[in-house]
Amino acid sequence: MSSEKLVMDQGFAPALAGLGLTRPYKRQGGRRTGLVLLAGGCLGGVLVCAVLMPLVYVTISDMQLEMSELKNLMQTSRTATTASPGTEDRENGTAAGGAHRERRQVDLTPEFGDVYVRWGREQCGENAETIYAGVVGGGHYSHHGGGNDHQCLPMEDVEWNKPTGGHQHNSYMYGTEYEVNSDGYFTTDNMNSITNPYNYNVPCSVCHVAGRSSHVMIPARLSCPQGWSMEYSGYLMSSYYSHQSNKNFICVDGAPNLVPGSSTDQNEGRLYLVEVVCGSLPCGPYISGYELTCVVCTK
Ligand SMILES: [Ca+2]
Ligand SMILES: [Ca+2]
Repeated sequence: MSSEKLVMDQGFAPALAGLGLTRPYKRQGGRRTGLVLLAGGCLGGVLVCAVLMPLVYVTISDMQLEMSELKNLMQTSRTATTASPGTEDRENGTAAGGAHRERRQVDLTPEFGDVYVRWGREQCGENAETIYAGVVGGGHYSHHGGGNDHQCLPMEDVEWNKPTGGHQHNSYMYGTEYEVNSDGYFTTDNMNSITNPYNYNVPCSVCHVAGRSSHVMIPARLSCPQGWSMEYSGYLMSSYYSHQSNKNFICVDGAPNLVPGSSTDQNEGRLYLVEVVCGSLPCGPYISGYELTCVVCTK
């Protein structure tokens, strides 16, 4: 120890100290000293890289992520400011500008609804607007031709356009009667103390329901599926099976009105309850002879 002179190399001491190599080393000649310095330098470099590289990698990754998000944000903003007017142009057929914004405001608050006919009632329910009230019309029961559906003909504000008296055109519209041969089916609440609607003419109303977009008439049901609102229920009715005229099935309100003073047996358009005949129609749940019910639902 005494023969060897321990010296600190002032030039490399700080670097070695920074790497934790604070132990003095012997000056044993240029060759040995060079190897020590070289080994220390390499080891120091590896340690520095091992410590710094993960930090550098994390920093670069964060920067890349932020750049990517910024790029996406700019692209989204550019799309929003350019695509919307183009879409609106196609939908509205208008040029970009102030009028555009007015149309767009209207489109954002649409008023929508649905329409159905309430057969057998002269007014719609409390949740619907009565567009008009009328009477049921259709072709004559004994005619082969003519229309095959039922119409709700308004009783007020009937308008004509160049009419000619007399019959020249050979297509006809008749009024329609209830042809119910026994009482007890319909609720009599709205029939003014009459127990059977037989031979009375059939009223109708055309109803608008706001905020709904669909309606459906379901035969053989008196209630609506979950999520649907019932407008009314009743009995399915149509024309007599062997009459020349065959009409569509309609759902007549189960608590119907009768056209006042219309009990005369005219026998022009005629509505009958519809009974099940099972066979091809499954005999369970459908039972031969039962009168079919119906319900009208909206959503
Ligand atoms: Ca009749
Ligand atoms: Ca029956």
